[in-house]
Amino acid sequence: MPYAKLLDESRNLTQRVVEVFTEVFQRFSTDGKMTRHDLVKFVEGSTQDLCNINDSRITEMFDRYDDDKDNLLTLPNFLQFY
Ligand SMILES: [Ca+2]
Repeated sequence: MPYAKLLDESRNLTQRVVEVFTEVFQRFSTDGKMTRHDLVKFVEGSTQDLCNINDSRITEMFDRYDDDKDNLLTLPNFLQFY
């Protein structure tokens, strides 16, 4: 049953991605929340681009994922990135 196998591999992959993103979040976040400054460090670390707090990537991420608008991203917010 190749189809079933594919589904299983896809689920494992998803779980791996969640684990990797969780690790990244913990590395860059402060007390379990990611601030705009933390996200700047994450973007710079993962893209090798210079980035600052007014960068459109930072603004767009917070506009889309900071659902309660407290300028902090939680792990569930962060996991919606992918
Ligand atoms: Ca928030």
